[in-house]
Amino acid sequence: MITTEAKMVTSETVINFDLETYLKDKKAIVDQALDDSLPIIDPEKIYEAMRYSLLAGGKRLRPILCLGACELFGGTQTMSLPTACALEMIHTMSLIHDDLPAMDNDDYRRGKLTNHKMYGEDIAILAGDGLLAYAFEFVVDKTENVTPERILQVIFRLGRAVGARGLVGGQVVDLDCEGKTDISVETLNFIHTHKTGALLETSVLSGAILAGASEEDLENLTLYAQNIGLAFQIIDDILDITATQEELGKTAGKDLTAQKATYPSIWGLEESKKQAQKLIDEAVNALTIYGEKAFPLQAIAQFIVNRKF
Ligand code: GRG
Repeated sequence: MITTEAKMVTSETVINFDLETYLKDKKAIVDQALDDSLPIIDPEKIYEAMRYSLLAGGKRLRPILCLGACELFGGTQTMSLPTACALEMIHTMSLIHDDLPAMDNDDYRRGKLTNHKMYGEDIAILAGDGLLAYAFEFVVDKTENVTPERILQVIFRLGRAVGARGLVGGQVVDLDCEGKTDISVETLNFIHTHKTGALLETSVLSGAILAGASEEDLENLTLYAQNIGLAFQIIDDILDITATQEELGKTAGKDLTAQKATYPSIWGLEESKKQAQKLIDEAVNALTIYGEKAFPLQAIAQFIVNRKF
């Protein structure tokens, strides 16, 4: 269950917003839509493996950011829900591949055995591929009340976030850096703006694009998204040290075992927390011009830095 404080204070803003209820409601909508999105047909084996990871839980942060950004600019759930689901399909595929023995080699994800532990490596690779391809098909097939031009922009951003300019590029540099202790903050930022930040940014911007946000709005949202993206990863690094396997739903302390450079390994825990809060304050400030309408996205930013899992 997601919990967070309803009232929060950042350096310049006081926000009263019931984020707990907001996240719970949106997560329920996303979970149902994902369940409906992928019925089991022939060959059943691959659909079961795809559904196993897609419906394994998770915070559903990327879809919720997409729905929230669309609503900020007057868009509806009908417009953004298919893209929200596609973002979660892509995120889930990246987790399946990330957990493979050739990558991070993990046995647990979202509190359950990883996909390859359940179905074998061959099926896990294909389940990831299946989810990735289906994400694009799903956006084109299911999006309603949106012009083709906007849908094309979303497809373009999804493709860019996944490929070598996004997740794939970040993962390659991350693998290269394993076991090296002298990684600079710039390299670490490169890894995480690609591995983690690109998809979070696309989640926010695609929701806004579907609703018809202006170029100026997209610039404001880019600032918001890039700041929450980096803060999200700093907190992820902190949690890898401070949280338990039960809280994380995956093996804790992996970064230390794999000799990975992380923000806490460079800055220490306290300074890492400070840097994350600074980024979140900037993200919140980037949206103040939208007034109360921005409260959901601003509250999500604060949740990112306060989260315990
Ligand atoms: C995309 C073609 C393609 C290949 C994948 C393996 C890989 C290339 C990239 C790794 C991407 C990765 C796993 C980044 C880590 C992102 C991250 C911080 C995940 C945790 O996200 P949460 O906390 O997880 O939102 P839940 O389970 O809540 O959804």
